[in-house]
Amino acid sequence: MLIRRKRGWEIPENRATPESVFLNRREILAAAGMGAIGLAAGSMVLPGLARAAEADPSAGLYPAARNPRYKIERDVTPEKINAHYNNFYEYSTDKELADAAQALKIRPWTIQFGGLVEKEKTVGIDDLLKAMKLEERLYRHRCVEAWSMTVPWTGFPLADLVAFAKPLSGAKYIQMETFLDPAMAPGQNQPFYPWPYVEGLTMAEATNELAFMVTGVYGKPLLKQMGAPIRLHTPWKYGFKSMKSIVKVSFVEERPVNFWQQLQSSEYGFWANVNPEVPHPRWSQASETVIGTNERVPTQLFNGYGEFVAGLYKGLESEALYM
Ligand SMILES: Nc1nc2c(c(=O)[nH]1)N[C@H]1C(S)=C(S)[C@@H](COP(=O)(O)O)O[C@H]1N2
Ligand SMILES: [Mo]
Repeated sequence: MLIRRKRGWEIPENRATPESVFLNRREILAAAGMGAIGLAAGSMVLPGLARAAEADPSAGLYPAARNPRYKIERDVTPEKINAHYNNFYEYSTDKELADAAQALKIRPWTIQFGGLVEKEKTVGIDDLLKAMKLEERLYRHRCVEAWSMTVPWTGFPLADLVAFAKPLSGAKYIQMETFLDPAMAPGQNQPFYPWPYVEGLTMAEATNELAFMVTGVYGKPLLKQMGAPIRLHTPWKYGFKSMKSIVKVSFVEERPVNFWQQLQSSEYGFWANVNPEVPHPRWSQASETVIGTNERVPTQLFNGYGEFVAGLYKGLESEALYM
């Protein structure tokens, strides 16, 4: 029997009880010394009401209209599960890092545009949001660790950000960086890692319609543990390409060496396109665990997005496209 399950975020009641209410309750409890283990130290300084006033100034921009072009055949991963299963090494190497990530300070937040551009500039996140047209897209996310989720992102095409930055014709790659602030992100005190987190794409990839700058999720501003206030999502690539909490965007001639490549170039490369037939050196990529279910499903070439992106790799067959 086919039962169509109503997806969590389709239920409007969800929006009637925003998380801030829940968070405030926890903070009030914390301030009263009643537990809330693991809450970031900074969040206890302000009483609940002051923190509510500090609520994300972009909240009014959400939810944005969904773009129906990007179809999925899976259920959206429930927010409660997604919000507690994250990779964000700046905060922890554990998946449960939501509390730790609340130490991320997302205002003021600026993004610096540089390298091969007409004119270097630094732009505040709220000014950038004003300049962009937001839409919702349902995208599948496939981590190199062989798990996946389906996420209702809100944001704008990376192509629009490229147009905004006005790169010069000599630019071959876009390079992005996450913040560097060990006082705000304890993971950055681990000297073993090549901080800050860096990623890059070719200009053709960056201007492909799928490459998406994410500023919201589940019809609200992006959660801190998911890389607020702005992160990338490239759904045809392994998740590590989809870098979080971006502060710098540069246009360069040389191919960027990303964080994971710097750490272990025998296992992680520049292209990182999803391919079930090319195993990771230590595990198979043939299938993936769908987080929030007991299912294990076959992985698809380009994570199922071949119709959009396969053409990007014509003539590049000699490259390590799938690691
Ligand atoms: N700055 C930064 N970006 C990052 C990571 C990280 O550790 N730091 N992890 C990456 C990996 S491996 C994955 S799978 C995704 C996870 O995104 P999610 O937590 O929203 O699912 O973020 C990517 N972006
Ligand atoms: Mo990942």
